[in-house]
Amino acid sequence: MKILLYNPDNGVTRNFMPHLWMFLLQALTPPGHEVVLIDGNAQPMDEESIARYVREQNVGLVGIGAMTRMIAKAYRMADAVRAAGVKVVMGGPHVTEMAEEALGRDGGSRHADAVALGEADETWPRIVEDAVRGTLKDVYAPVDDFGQERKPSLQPYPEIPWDKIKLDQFNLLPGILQPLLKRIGGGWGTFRIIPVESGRGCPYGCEFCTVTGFFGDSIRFRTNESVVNELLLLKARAREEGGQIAVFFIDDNFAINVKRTKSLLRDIIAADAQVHWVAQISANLLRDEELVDLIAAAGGKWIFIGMESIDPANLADVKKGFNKPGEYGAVLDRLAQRNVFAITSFIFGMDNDTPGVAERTLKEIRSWPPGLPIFGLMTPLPATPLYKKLEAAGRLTRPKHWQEFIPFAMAHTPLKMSIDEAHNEVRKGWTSSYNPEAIERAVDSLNHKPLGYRINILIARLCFRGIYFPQMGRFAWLKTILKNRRTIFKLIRQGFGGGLHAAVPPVAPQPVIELRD
Ligand code: B12
Ligand code: SF4
Repeated sequence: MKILLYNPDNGVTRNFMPHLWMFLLQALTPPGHEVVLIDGNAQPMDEESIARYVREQNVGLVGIGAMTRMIAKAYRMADAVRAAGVKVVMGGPHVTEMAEEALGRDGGSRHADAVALGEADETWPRIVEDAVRGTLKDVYAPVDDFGQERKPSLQPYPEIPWDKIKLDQFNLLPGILQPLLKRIGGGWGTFRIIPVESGRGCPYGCEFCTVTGFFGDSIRFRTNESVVNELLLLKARAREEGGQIAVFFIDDNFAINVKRTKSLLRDIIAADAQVHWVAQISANLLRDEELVDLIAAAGGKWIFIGMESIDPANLADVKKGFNKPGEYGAVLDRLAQRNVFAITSFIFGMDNDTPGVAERTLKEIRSWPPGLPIFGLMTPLPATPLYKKLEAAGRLTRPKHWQEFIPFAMAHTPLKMSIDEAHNEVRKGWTSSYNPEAIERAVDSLNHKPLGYRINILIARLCFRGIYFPQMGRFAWLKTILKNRRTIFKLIRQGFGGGLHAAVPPVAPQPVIELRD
């Protein structure tokens, strides 16, 4: 049977990285089937084109995975596939919580023939077999023989054949530059960011987050050996095709067990399996100097930190009191001293936020080493404790906000400001951090660092601004480049001044979003 695994685009930004679930399920598919992956972020498709595709390619089963943010598009695509006479199975965090919605049992129309609840590592092979036999069930739950929920152990972990998988759709370098970059050499024929997981689960249970509910509070790890082998495979592929690969460790808290993370990092170093990588780690765990040393030595370049707020009352309110705003600066200094920088994520519209929260946060940010600040709004995702709390209090203004997704728009009223005020605070955060002057200041403040780091932060800032300011397509990119030409030319001049070699970044430009046109 030919199986299509499809991930819808979010319609706003192009994700810089493919989704792991597709590669994982592909690797877990029983032998004898052909599995094709299409990521809508890399290969845009509408309802008509997916229906045509499944008909022309004689696809027998379509698997669709989506976060809440993309679910409306996912349902539309599922409807088109089902109308073309092909069965659809849906999985992922949204339908796990809203299975009745996907199956049309909540009064709406049906979008999926079957829903895979939770982690589907063990149910997927069964789903495929049932689809072949024509006996698809409505719901597949990961349970043992006694009906108890069973989480995959991750030991053993399937080998994802990164050396063979077609990854053309995930090259982040602009098509028109590829022949030139190939000729320049230095291994810049391709550049991809690949998702790798080393473990699953997070016990912290922050009120707004789905992770503890979805993956459970017990943490499961792959063996060090299996992670190291995956990195070696990726590294070898990049070398063979004269390209660059960076890894995003998608674990929710890569250092949740510090002892184990250190042992993994030591094994990566010992095996010479270092690639440049990004990981998510909470600030409290970065107090450990030895951990930060190992992160830098093992290839860590950017650490995503969910800071959320600089107000301890807000943090306590959302059960994230383990974040201590007083130590944020020290944590970021510790990383920057090792040339590791931070993606610092903030949420506005929390219940103790008042107008001016953006400026208060920006003031703190300006006192830290430059990084990549990002700003979002408090969002009640289905089945989270936050959703239940707001629903019970009658505070949801758009209870089914996912049915009509609006980027950067609140779905409930915060306690101490209006929805419009919260939206303005987010706009202020993005504008102040990503205007050309702010970008120039960030790059200049790294004047004591090697040129490569300054190029890195420039490219990363230009890409990250696209999360908020529409930056799709060639024209939008050209405009962004023109606006930032002063900083760009400054770096080019310094590069030539220091000899051509100095202009070649010693580190890959990392989190790149929408670089393709
Ligand atoms: C990596 C990641 C990202 C990446 C992008 C995604 C990517 N390219 O991989 C980045 C950093 C860009 C990102 C951004 C965002 N993310 Co995010 N992200 C993650 C993260 C950390 C890992 C995803 C992952 O690969 N997990 C590991 C795989 C194996 O798990 P999985 O995807 O759930 O797949 C398993 C099952 O769900 C199931 N399954 C999944 N799909 C399918 C499909 C079929 C057919 C079947 C049968 C089974 C199945 O089988 C898989 C194997 O068991 C998750 C948290 C987490 N731990 O999952 C959050 C998470 C997915 N993100 C989340 C959110 C909210 C966001 C943002 C909206 C945040 C924001 N406020 O801006 C943005 C929006 C992204 C966008 N562009 O639209 C939420 C989603 C919750 C929800 N209900 O939708 C999560 C769960 C985290 C959280 N805090 O709750 N994210
Ligand atoms: S620490 Fe991060 S992953 Fe864990 S529950 Fe909190 S927000 Fe979610």
